[in-house]
Amino acid sequence: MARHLEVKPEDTTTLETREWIDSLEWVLRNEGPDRVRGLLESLQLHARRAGVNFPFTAQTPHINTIPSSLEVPYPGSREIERRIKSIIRWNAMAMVVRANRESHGIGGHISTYASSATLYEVAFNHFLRGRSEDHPGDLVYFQGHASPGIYARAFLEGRLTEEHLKNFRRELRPGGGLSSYPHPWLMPDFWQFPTVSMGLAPIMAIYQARFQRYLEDRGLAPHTDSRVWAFLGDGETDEPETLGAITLASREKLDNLIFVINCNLQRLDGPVRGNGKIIQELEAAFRGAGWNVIKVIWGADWDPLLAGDRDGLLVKRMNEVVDGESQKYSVSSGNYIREHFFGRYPELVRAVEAFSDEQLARLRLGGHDPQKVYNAYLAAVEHQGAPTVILARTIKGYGLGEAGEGRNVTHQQKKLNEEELRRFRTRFGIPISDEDVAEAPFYRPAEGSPEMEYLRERRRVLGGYLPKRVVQAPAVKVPGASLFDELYHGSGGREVSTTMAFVRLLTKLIGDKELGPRIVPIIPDEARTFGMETLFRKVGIYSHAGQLYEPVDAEMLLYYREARDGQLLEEGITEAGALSSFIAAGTAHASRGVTTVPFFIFYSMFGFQRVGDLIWAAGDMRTRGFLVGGTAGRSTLAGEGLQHQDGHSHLLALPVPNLRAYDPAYAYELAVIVRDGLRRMYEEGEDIFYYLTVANEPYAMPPMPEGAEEGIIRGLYRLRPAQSGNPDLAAHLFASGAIVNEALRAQSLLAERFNVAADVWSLTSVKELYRDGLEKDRWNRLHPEAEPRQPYLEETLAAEKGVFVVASDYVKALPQAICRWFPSPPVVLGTDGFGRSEDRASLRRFFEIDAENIVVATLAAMAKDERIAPDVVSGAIADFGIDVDAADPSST
Ligand SMILES: Cc1ncc(C[n+]2csc(CCOP(=O)(O)OP(=O)(O)O)c2C)c(N)n1
Ligand SMILES: [Mg+2]
Repeated sequence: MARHLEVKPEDTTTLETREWIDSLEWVLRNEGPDRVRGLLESLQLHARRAGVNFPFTAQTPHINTIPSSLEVPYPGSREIERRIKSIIRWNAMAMVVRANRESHGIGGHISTYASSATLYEVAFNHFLRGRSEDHPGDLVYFQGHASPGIYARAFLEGRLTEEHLKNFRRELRPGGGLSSYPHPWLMPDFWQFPTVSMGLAPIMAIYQARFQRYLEDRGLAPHTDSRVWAFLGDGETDEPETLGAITLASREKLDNLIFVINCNLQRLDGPVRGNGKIIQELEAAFRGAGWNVIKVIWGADWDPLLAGDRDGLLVKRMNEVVDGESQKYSVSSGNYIREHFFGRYPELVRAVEAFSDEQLARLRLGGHDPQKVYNAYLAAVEHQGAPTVILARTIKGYGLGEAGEGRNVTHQQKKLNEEELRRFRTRFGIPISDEDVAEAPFYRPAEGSPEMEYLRERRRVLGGYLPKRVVQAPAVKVPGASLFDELYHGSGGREVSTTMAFVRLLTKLIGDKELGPRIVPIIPDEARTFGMETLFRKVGIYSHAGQLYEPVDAEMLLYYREARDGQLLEEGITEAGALSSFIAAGTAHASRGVTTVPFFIFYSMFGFQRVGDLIWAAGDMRTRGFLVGGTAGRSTLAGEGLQHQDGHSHLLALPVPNLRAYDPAYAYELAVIVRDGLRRMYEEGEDIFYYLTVANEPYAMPPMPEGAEEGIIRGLYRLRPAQSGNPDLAAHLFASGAIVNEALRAQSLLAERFNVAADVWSLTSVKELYRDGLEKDRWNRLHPEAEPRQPYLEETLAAEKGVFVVASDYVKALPQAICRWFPSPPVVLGTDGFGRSEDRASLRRFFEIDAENIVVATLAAMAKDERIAPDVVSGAIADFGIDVDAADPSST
């Protein structure tokens, strides 16, 4: 016992407190918790009236939410489950250690799964349901860097081989390997949800849970008790996406959603909250947001101590210890704990007198105690009317001992020496001999052994193995060409924008008998910006609660109609949330066996730039659907200035491998692209998704030229050949979106004033041409003796002579990506720079992409080729009033 502590006699305050507690205890035992609650409320009211104020708190004491007296006994075999868990722990650790021995620096994580093994095993053995004939299964978001544990379990289950485990993080090895983290793109039969970019799993899980309700409320899927589980890290909760949408979950009463936060108090570099208490902080945040919060902090070893804590001193001590100190206890001797934790109060020292130092060092924490974890999960699945978060206290690197348990370096621990391996083996009782242990062999109990029988039986009862990704949705018939006729035929001279054309198209698709109900329009509070408020009335805004009020505009035709079977997801101002809905809807064929077709319409500036990481995750997850960037084009969105005017989303779309990106100019282009996209994704089942930009500049939509379809889809077609001009002065003007009109105007100016014969081409997709060009180049490089394959762009322009000018409403780097397949290098005009709040004409002049600047660029290219004299160019510059001394827009 600590020497400096004196045991003081109990003072009167203590006695008084004890009397009150004894009385309360009596009431609790004889009249129950309701009466206790009533009494406390009365006391509080009385005190308030007398002027005693209580500080607001959404926190409860730092103890388990479920007292041991209310626990149910563990339903399974603790002993067999412990053995299974130990084997998984070993294999998970061995995977990482072996991978790093063989290939230095290959990475992987040991300590995360080591801390969460009990959280996962209790779930796997008792809660998580696989997908079966009569149940859709639970949707589980596994913490990304706990993947070694998930792989190790699948190995025991016989779903992965030893070869797979050996090739962890070596996917290119013969026979295949395992991806570092959950990636449905790389392991499409295994992983469902990409989670390792911190913060994305929680927000995706929330919207997934809500989308499951949407499917049920709209009658697209039957009601079930299927749940969404998200296993998260405590450090991960610092990401704004983690906590940013939690009020949606409580507002929507998503009791089909469970967060399990592994509170090992550590992140990568050190403590999550050294000077605070992350569990308490999260409790307040979630409780304040309306969640059911279950804290699992202390294991059963602490129960007798808590039961004897009549004065509340132990709880007081639990409350006051900050996390940095708690972490220190997890690596310290029993003597240290006695002195520093219990030693603060003499009464506590007395309470643990009978405990040896070793016992004190081993007092188990809640997240490592299956009984506590089981009870928390049970309470979570039984809770109704709100989502649940379980805050489970664990130790990072649990079981690694000196090799990392509770240490700040543990996250990066990837190697164990022989001694450390032996200790780990012994601690968890893995039947591997001293001779073999240095090799860190994988271990699987024999088929028919009690462990294997138990493991298989539990999964059988729970509906099969998981994670498992199953695509099981019948193809959907895409409407025939006639539905799109109106868009193919043009607007008959009426000025409309591509946004309006898109809304028309969407409305028609929604009206289609087969496809219509499957369409999920998603908007983050921009429906009016895009002229989509007609949908409010037509299909209704989804709201599980229906509409509990008479809307202020009830008298109007297009009133704000909310309904339980509403089709439109009006997400409010959250691109991250809306994109999470897009992902849920675009993957429902794989998570729920129902095909839905999401169209997410947003300000194009707030797409890739704002939530690009979620778009990347959407690609990884094989999401199908249409992202529609509205008000696109740096100069086409007039008036807004630099925060809104998007001139680079298409550049940011280039790297997403399975994303098709188009910038259509006309209604018929849009129709052709959407129809082809629908066919490819929903009839052919291709795992691709689309990014379409639409703009708000109105102009007449022409009818589709004969035979343009293929070019529209492949990225380029000749829109309007030169109508006049000298064939020796040939030029080719390329543009997309609204800038096509500038190219057409330039065509006329060039013909009328300079006798230049310019063709105008619509460049519907730089990305398609880029992909195709790279693919052909690669093939040619690797097949030097074969007949070369020609990129579509090169082939299309092969016979064209003269100069080439591309004008883009996007940064110049976008068209520059395809320059090398032009017959000669094109001049590229684009909208690099911050931009200005201005009207369209002024902006296009400012960025040097208007018709006049296209003309000048064409003439300058001709002068360079010595087809015309330089003074013709100077003359044009002067005529058009172009200021040659204006500052470069790309840097101002
Ligand atoms: C967006 C993002 N930023 C950084 C990382 C790198 N990273 C991987 S794990 C980790 C620490 C995680 O700590 P925590 O969430 O507490 O998980 P634990 O391993 O402790 O369970 C970090 C920073 C990441 N994966 N994603
Ligand atoms: Mg952590």
